[in-house]
Amino acid sequence: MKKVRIGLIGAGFMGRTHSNAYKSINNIFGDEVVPELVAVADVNADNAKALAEKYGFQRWTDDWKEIVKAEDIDMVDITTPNASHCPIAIEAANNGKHVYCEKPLAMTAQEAIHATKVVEDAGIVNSVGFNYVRNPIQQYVKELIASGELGTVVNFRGMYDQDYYNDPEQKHEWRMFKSASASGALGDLASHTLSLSQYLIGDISSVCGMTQIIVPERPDPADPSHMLPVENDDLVQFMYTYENGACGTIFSNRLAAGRKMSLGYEIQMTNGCIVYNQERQNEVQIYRHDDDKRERGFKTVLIAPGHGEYERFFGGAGICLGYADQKTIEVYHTLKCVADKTPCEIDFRFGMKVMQVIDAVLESAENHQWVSIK
Ligand code: SOE
Repeated sequence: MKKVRIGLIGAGFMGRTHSNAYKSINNIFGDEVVPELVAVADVNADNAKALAEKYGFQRWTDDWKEIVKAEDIDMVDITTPNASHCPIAIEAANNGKHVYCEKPLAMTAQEAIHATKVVEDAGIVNSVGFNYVRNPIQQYVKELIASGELGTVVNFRGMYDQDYYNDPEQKHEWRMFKSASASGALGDLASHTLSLSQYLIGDISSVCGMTQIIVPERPDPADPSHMLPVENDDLVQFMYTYENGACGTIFSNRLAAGRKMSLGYEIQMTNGCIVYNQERQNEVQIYRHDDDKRERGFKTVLIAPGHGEYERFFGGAGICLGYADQKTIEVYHTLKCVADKTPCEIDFRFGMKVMQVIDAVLESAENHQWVSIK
């Protein structure tokens, strides 16, 4: 059994989600690696204290610098808003800490490239929280594509729509300020679609996209009679080419009425097709052109033993996993890599590539032209 001592920075929704995963992994994966919850930092000391007491962290602080410097911490877990991801990760790496950072990795591709160089030069384990890749069904889809049974990939059509901000009265928040979030739906939502595209199909070589702000201002949470500007994309759509010759389109709208968690894709292949949506995350639709002509059609495959780490949870097919279970799998892999000092599959370099596509889409939308990934 190996211990990893955790310093968590950010006591909001993702800080709680990560903490739930720390409390769950040993029930599911046994005690190969055991997290020790050492400290929580949040700019709001009350939030840090509340989370520390709820999950059993030994101490709390309102200063993240205490975490990155602490002698009794092995891994820094960053769940703050986007603008502080890389500054904290670089400080942590400079102090010899392993780093686990929420998505998107950075504000810009340039910042992601720099942070990736720092963590790789420091020789620390580094991981990024693209948790939807960790659904065991995605491991099955990746293996099915690699098997060649469905031929080669021609086209990836991806999406990530939500209607969380569908109500114009929904107050303004940090995700709508460029200074705190950089892009809007592109970095917050489409980054997840890009993570699935990158994981399942490969690297993107060029993009052509557009963005739109649908609701240009929203009530100030501090004073609803005052309005604040929405500075980044509510809606983004882009077409692109892969380095392997395939192509794709991705769209994302954070005001898509009726869509709650509509992260999905249709992978069109020369001898079949794969369709998935996160709102039905325990099933995937498979079409095989080799099926008997009299019965060709999409087949619903339920999550089952043989799909990634599903059997760590259940022995029978169709006993559903949820969002929290994906995070538990992600946290297990991250801690296992820290304990064994082995590289993570979904690491800063993976997150950097997503940021390079994001910046290229923004540049393309600005200049109304195709942009190659540098
Ligand atoms: C946005 O509403 C959001 O919370 C994203 O920021 C998360 O990354 C996604 O997992 C759920 O939706």
